[in-house]
Amino acid sequence: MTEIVKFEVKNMTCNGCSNAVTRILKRFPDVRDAKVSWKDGEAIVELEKASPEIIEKLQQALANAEYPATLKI
Ligand SMILES: [Cu+2]
Repeated sequence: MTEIVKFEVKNMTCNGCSNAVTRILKRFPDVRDAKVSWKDGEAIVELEKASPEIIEKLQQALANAEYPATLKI
């Protein structure tokens, strides 16, 4: 069973941004899939298991690339 986590992602303005965010997220082995929309400012991430640690790591990696992300409930 995988878990879905949604992030609000800032600073995405084109397909290149969506692709960059997707690439960053998919670098993590825990990430099964990532669907990113720059228009919606959203990333829907499928995780093996949604622990606070992995969520923190994803947010850190995105923030480092100037795409700050916050968790959506
Ligand atoms: Cu862009």
